Amino acid sequence: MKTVLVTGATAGIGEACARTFARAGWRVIATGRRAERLDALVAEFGADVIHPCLFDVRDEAARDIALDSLPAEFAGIDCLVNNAGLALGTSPAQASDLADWKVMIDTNVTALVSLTHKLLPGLIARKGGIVNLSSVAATYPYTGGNVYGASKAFVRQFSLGLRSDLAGTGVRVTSIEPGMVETEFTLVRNGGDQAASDQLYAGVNPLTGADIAETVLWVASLPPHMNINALELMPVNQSFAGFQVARE
Ligand code: NDP
Ligand code: 8X3
Repeated sequence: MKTVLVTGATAGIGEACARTFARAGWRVIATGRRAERLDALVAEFGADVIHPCLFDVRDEAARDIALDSLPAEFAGIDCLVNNAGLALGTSPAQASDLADWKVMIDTNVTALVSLTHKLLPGLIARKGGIVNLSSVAATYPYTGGNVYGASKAFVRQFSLGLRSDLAGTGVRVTSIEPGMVETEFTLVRNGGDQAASDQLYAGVNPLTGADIAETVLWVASLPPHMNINALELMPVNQSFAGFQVARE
């Protein structure tokens, strides 16, 4: 039985990953800040399948207390899914809140790097895998995407860099780059504005957390000689548009 650690397992893509991996017979270390949602996963699958870890990914001390005291059955981590992340705001850079930018960098970049660094020795010992949640925003800039897109470009490039460094170790690394997935993402981005979230996804038939979770499970379950380096996914109804031009 393999063990996966999923950060941000209390909502959206991470919650779907926890369920999908659990159903596929994996042990799941599920992390997040909302205890009741982690408890619900334990109630659904049992404490022998889901181990809840309540911490803010930016709080390294709290994270270390949780991860350094894992039950023996969960202590050997075969796959790390770096999913916890967020966007805050849609304002152009010149109207953005610096505090929001710092939260995105601290969560999407610094915490992801720190957890990866902590787990790398164990992942190398077990020839495990790392699946990082980047975004189409890593590749395609859009107005108001500024620091969020930059943080996801970091995640993509960090993933590819890890592939280089881990050559010969057997460790697999993948950057997953979704477009619109209907989760709590837009609710968080817009300060809890449910109407704004509903409006964004209306009529799009967006990707679901389960769509991405099935992809992450597929990546993690491939024969050990196969590595998906990066994978971009969009709903059919999302695609590309031209450059904007400002006229004087
Ligand atoms: P959700 O808002 O639905 O879920 C985000 C998850 O991240 C929650 O479980 C939340 O848990 C956790 N999280 C956020 N901040 C922290 C923190 N400081 N400490 C611990 N956990 C945290 O969003 P998604 O599921 O959509 O997003 C998951 C990932 O996918 C993100 O990295 C996002 O950038 C990426 N992504 C999303 C896309 C989309 O369209 N939805 C598209 C491309 C990429 P809690 O609040 O309980 O701590
Ligand atoms: C989230 C996808 O297109 O809203 O990463 O930036 S998008």
